[in-house]
Parts: sequence; structure tokens; C-alpha cells
Amino acid sequence: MSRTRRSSSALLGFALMLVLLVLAMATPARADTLIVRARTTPGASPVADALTRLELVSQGGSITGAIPELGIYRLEVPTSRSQRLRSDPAGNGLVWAQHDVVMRTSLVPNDPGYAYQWWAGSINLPPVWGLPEIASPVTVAVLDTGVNTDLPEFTGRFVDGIDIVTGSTAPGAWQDTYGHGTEVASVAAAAGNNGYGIAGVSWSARIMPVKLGSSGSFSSFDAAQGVTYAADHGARVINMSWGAPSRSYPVADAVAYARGLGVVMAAAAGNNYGGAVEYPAAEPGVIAVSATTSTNALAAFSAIGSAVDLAAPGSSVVSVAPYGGLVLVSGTSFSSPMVAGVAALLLSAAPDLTPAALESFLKSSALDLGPTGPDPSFGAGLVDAAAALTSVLGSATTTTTTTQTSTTTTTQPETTTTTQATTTTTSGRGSRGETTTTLPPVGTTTTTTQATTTTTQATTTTTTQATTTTTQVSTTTTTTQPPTTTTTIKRRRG
Ligand SMILES: [Ca+2]
Repeated sequence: MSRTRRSSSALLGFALMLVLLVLAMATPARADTLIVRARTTPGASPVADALTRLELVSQGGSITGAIPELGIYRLEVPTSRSQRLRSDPAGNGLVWAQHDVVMRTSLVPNDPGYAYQWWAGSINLPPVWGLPEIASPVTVAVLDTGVNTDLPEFTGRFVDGIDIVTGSTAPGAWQDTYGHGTEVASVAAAAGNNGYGIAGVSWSARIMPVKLGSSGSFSSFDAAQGVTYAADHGARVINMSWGAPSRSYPVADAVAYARGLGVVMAAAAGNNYGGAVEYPAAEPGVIAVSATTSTNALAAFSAIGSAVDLAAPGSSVVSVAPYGGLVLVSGTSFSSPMVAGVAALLLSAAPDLTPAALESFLKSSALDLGPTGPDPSFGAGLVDAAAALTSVLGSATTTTTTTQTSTTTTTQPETTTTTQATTTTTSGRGSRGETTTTLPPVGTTTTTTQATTTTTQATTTTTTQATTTTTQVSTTTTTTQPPTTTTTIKRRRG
């Protein structure tokens, strides 16, 4: 093409652009964003580009973007025309016509345990992480054996920790020396993408460690006091990964009190192999969570029954060990903090949600498993973080107001001795059947090869190695080990 022809083409193109501008200004109300590809690829020719533009806007709408080299244009067109173009692109001179497809960043957290966190995908967490909507922190109370105060997973996020038994609020008082509480807190709220441990459900939640005891069982009085303390100190979410087969009146009253203050509560359904849902999970106002496996089956150890509200992964869940390192844990104890963590995410996005509305969003967005509709194994289904957040954000303009029930006092029959209520202890579902499997050391760089090869080990339930103590786990995670070696990981049920 000669220089003269090229410049005349440019002039013609410019003139056509002016015509287009006038046409665009006369365009009626926009209704739909559509991306189309013209049948004739204009290439870099300004004339062809201008002619294509003219043709596209001649039937209404405007062009808001173009990739002329590919013949691709972004249009704002009335809905009726959008439908016509999409249903019959060829008949409208197009190769294809498509709505905009939202592309999201694919954040793969760099936490060494993440390679084994099948559960994060299972509850659809990755699309949620990093969204600005979930940035404002919500306080989650972890009523358990305390939380390790020194792990990088929780740095700067502890609020109002307490040892309920002694009443001490000194950090040393609610230090976790048992492990269950740290594991539970990690699942709910371990910092993600910090190169350490795992990626918990909520990376920004404030954590209120409410230590009920230093072993796998607690007094129901202490549990009731813990629930009350958490509610009084601003917890929006309470996690209770413990329970008992019989109802505890003090805990029932405390739960009703917290609910009256607008606290969302999640509890482990129980690990009684198909037995009835335990308390406080079965209490009204508490979200009872059963446990699923990596194949979305019900975990064999999970409690079932009509009291089950939701299901979440609870079998071979990788978590952070009490003194650092990774630990494979199983139990409804770890299903519950997943729901608690998702509840915190939803409250971050919509702080005015009532517990009833939040529970409703969780259930209506859950993945229905088992028989269609609610069932005794999975309740409303497997919790889906992204779907729940989407539904909450989608209704953000609608304020849901639910009448808060005032504190319900549990009536204890006169003929019943007080023995039941006062001696009920809640089991922290202490470890049993501990075996070990291997995972890379926490805090060290995990190569892709390493992750790939050991994923199998993480999901294999029968991987055997000599049983190690917690102390040994802690020792082997020091940086004296080369990054490429593996370390032990405890397996326990909680
Ligand atoms: Ca982490």
C-alpha cells in the first residue's frame, strides 16, 4: 500500500469514526454488554475497522472496546438485540456473540500445607480468598483447649483471650498445651498465603481463644461460662467442637443467651459413628455440622439425625499442629470451624446479617448431597463458601430483620436430680488411634514435585510410621531439616 493510499484510508476511517460518534450519541438506553467477533476480520486496516464499527452500531447500541486485529468488539446493546445476536450470530454477520465472562485471579496460597487442603476446594473457598468484600474482621470465639499464642498463623489477631477455669486473661493462661484448640482455630482462621502452615477459612478474622480446659473434656459449667463470656465480649461467631450425648442445661441456657445477642454458633455434630447429634450441636440456634470425606461421602464416624444443619469436610483434614508443623486430623471437630469460618466471611461482607438470615444463606447455597433436600446425614448439604457469599452480596440491598428470641430458660423437671446437669462433661473428642503420615515441614519451601508425590500419602488413611509424640513433631519441623526432606505428621481424631 502506497503512502498516499494509506493516508487516504486513515482519513476515511477518521470520517467514519465521526459518523459513528454521532450514531453512538443517539443510542437509546444501554442494557447489555456483549462481546462479538465480526465475520470479516478487519486486521489492522482502519477502513475495515471503521466499516465494521458502522455496521455494528447501525442497529442500535454502542462500541465500548475493540481488538481490531482480531475483529472483536465489545458492545452495549439493548437486551432484545443482545438476545438476537447471541441466538443467531451468523445471521447477523458475526462469528460469535457472548456475554462478558468474568475472569478471576487464581490465588494459590503459598502455605506448605495447602497442597493437602482438599477441603478448601470442597467448600469452594479459593474464589472467595482475596475479595475486598471480606476484608473487615469479625471476631470468632474458639471455645476449646486454648490456642497456641506463638504461631505466625494468628499474629496480631487475638482478642480477649481467657482461661475460663482460672479467669485469667494473660496470654500464657490460654496457651494451648493440648492441641485441639490450635487445630480447630487453624481450620477456621489460620492466615493464608503467609508461607506457613495452612490457609484457614478466614484470613482476617479476629480470634478469641476461650480456654475451657487443658484436656479433651470440659465441665458443662465452664462451657456455659465460656459461651456467655464470648457473647458478652463481642464475638459474632462461636465455635464449639465438643459435645455430650445428653443435654446440658447450663450450656443450653448459655447458647440461648448468646443467640439472643445475635451470635452465630457452630458445633460439631459428634463422632459417634451414626449415633444421634450431640449437644450443644442439637440445641436450637446452633448450626450442627456433620463430617464429609474428600469424595463428599459422609464420614463413617459422623453423628447423623434431623438436627444436622450442614455438612463440611472432617476426614483427614490437614491442620496446624499445636507447636507448629502439620497434622492430619479427623472428626466433626474440624467440620464445625469450617462453617464458623464461612460464617465469619459472610459477616465481614454483611455485618448486619442476623444469625437466622445467615444460617438461611448457608443452607440455601449449600451443595445438596444424598437424597434431594435436607437429610439426616448432610442436613441442607455441603457448605459452599463462594455460593453463600454470592447470595449474601446479591441480596445486600435487602435488609433481613428477624426477631431475636429472648433467652430461653431450660426447664428442668423437679423430679430429676441435678446430677445430670452438674456432672455432664463435654468431650473434646480426644485423640485416639493416632498414626502418622508424612508431610513437608511447615515454613519451608515445598517444591511441586514434593507436593505431588506426597499428596497420595496425605489422603491415604493407612500410611504407617512409628507413632510420634507432639514434641517430636515440633522438633522435626525446625529449619535444621533440609527443605526437601519430609517430616512426620500426626493423625488424630477430634
Ligand atoms: Ca498459613
